[in-house]
Amino acid sequence: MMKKYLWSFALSALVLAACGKKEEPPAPVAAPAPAVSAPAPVAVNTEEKMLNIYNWPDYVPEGMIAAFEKETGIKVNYDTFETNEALHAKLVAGNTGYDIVVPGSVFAKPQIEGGMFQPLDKAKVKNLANLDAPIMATLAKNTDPDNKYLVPWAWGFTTVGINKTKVTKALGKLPMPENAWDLVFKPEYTSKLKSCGIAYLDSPTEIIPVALHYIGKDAYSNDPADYKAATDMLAKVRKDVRIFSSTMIDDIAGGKACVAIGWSGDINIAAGRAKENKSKDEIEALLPSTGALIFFDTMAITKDAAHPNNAQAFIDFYLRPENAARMANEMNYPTANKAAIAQIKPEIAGNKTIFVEGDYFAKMIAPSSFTNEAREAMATAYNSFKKGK
Ligand code: SPD
Repeated sequence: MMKKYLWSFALSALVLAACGKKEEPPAPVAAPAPAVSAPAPVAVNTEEKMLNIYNWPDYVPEGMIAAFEKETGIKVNYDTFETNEALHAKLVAGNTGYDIVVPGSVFAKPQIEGGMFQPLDKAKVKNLANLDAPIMATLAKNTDPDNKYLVPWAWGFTTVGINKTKVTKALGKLPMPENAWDLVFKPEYTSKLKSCGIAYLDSPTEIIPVALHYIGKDAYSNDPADYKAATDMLAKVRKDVRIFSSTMIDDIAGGKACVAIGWSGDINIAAGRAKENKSKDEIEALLPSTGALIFFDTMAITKDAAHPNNAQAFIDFYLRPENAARMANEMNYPTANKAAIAQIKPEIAGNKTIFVEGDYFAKMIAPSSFTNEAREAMATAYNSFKKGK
């Protein structure tokens, strides 16, 4: 659907433009002279010229932060975190020192409810108008009522990535499974693939949901009994998992892992890096037959941000079509910025593991969230699995 989406955006823009011309009202004859009134006061940003951003690694195009600094004179400290859990722990502790953070929507809902963010001053973020209305409506419905707090950075999906060359060799006569999740969850496959390296993302809220989905349960179940069922399944392959990774791109591109549970864009980045390094191995993101898990990563301004105006200026800058398009083109994640779609390169728009097609999109698992209690139970279950207990 996303590919169709791309073209439908372009098409609807053309149609709208054409309609706009036809329906343009005639200019009024002798319009009355407007009453002279004092110009509206222009709000001056008196904040110190600093901005602290906390985002995921490998998510911002090279030079984009420097371009913002040059244009605005605002100095940016840009730090990264590897998991939603790490960001969440900082937010719970408070006084993060960050103005903008980028939680996954799975965590953003409880974070909004927990009062961790401040509402956007939408008047200061004019480019919000560039965002895709249906995506924003979905986010409003599931996560952020009235789109008060969150602005999408990118979206993508959690799936299986492989080094096809190594996996084919390690599987020998065993053919590739129809459902790619078997490669990381079914002992018949993992027992063979452990020789070239199986990597899982090191995060309970990444692994337990895909394990739940694999065993036919709701990926966003809040029931600890379901976590037990998921970890019972996972326990059977625990000895075959080599890496719990927070450096997945390097692990796949550098050959430490031949199969991984990872994020679509990062797997595509790893594929590109392997090519740059002149590796003959072919790396690819797979589309499991039972579907992959969609995620949204969203910018939010922390409740105690020292520089909310600078944060809003950055969000507005990021929402310029050319900047959102650069993120998609260089970081391999789709953007929710409708105005950017025309600037997406054909090879990115046409990559079915970045902008998935309609039939596959229909199979994907939409994001949701967990209660705080469920997340705690999930972390306990995941940590026991990791320890092999
Ligand atoms: N390189 C950027 C990775 C961003 C991953 N965010 C994933 C959140 C999934 N729950």
